[in-house]
Amino acid sequence: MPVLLGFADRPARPDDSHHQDPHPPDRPGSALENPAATAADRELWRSARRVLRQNRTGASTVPSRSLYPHQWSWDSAFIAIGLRHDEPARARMELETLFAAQWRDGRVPHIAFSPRVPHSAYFPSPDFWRSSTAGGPAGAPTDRQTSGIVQPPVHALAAWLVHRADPTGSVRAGFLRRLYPRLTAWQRYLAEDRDLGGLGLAAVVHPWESGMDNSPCWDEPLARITPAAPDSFRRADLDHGTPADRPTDEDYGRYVALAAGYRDRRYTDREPHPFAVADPGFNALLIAAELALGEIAIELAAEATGERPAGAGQPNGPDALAATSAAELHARAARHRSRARRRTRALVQRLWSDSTGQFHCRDLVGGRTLATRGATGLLPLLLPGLPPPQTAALLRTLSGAHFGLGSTTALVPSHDLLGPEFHRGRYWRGPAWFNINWLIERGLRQHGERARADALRGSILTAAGASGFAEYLDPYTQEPHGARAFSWTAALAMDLLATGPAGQAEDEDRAAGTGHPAEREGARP
Ligand code: 2M8
Repeated sequence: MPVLLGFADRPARPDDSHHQDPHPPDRPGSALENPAATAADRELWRSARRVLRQNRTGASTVPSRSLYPHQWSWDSAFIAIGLRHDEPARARMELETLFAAQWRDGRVPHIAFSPRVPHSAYFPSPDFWRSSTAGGPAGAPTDRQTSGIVQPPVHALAAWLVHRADPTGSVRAGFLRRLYPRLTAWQRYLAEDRDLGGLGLAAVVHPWESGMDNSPCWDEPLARITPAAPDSFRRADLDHGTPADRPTDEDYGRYVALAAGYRDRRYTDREPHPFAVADPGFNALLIAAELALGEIAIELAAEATGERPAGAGQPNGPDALAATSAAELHARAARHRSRARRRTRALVQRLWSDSTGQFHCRDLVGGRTLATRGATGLLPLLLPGLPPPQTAALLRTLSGAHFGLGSTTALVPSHDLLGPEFHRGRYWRGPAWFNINWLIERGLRQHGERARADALRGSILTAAGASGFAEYLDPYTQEPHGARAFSWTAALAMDLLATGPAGQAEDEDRAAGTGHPAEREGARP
């Protein structure tokens, strides 16, 4: 059987030949083709596009010029999802640049550092993570600096959506052919090396890995970590962020201690982790990735049999799929779907609560399901194969008193409005975030809740524009917090503008990789 995971070769560098033009011209007519777009939509589109261009640094885009001056993993996936409508070649480049920082064990680091940015601009900086030395046993690249932890796997979904926006350009560039082996290696790492509890679910080993850094969901498992001494590090985030909105010094000390411990264990997952949590949002995205990989495999099979135009040029770089037959790719697609079904079952069995009507995190070190209600527990709504009882209950929970969507809030808050830990302005402890709302909007649409999806879409767009594309918002007043001109806020607004309200939306990219009818059925657990 041909070997698909062609990691004998290092992933491409951003300046490899397939990354030819860092500033390609726009697609003709790329200035918002959605016929339902109003003048205000067009203005919003132009402003969003300006944000993405301002935040562009070479072959990728920083989340924020001030607060986050490097490339972040799930940020880049969301950025590519927006960028695909405007500059599909740039969207492909965004993902490929990130995957150039992938480790040989398959992990995609949560930060790919820019060598041009001084260490003092962001903490923890490359000299803290020491990826090229401490990450040696796990196969960290030696030609660039990265962090050693990960973020949620939105990338396969992003790659699939990016491909669908410009299939001809994508095939011609060999985009999916090159990325698929890297995406499957990433999936394998999370599904196998990170199944720390043997539950069939991936674990996060640091709160930052969830992307919802300071969520109250982490308070209990984090409490057993001894914080690093305050004088052993210097926070750079407080130079830009409002201290009252940012994590406390004590929590920051715990983040530093956890990351330093992982580094000192040379980023192995074979020794016990002091913090290990099965997070429902992270796992929902892992399942959505599996479905998207199924789509990608079928697309590659079609290319292999000539059902799709093979493109004018040959893919650049090593072609790990060269000897893979269409039949083998179909078999792979079936395996992706069956893994998605299995994991959806595990998610429901292990993390669902009938009494709260949502999913919960499970602390694998303490051996307890955590009572805290975070927005992470709503994200499985994204899954087409979520069983009807859980889907119906999540829909009720979303608009119930704890999240208030459509009554007390117009955007989903990141945390339980009634929880004692809720804070309307503090990082991930209550404010509304645009990426979470985009995922929920998608989930609503996925389950046929068009009116609610349209309402949420409208709220996201209004808030994105009014806040100057803020990083996050007070869920009650929509007062902006954190960085402004934040990349994923701009990108996801562009995506919603381009795909249009219900009826205009392209079904195939609404369903987390369910473009093929067979997959829609196959996704059912
Ligand atoms: C925030 O996380 C970074 C650490 O990764 C930080 O607080 O310094 C989170 O909001 C995370 O989800 C996001 O990816 C990152 C960059 O936008 O910022």
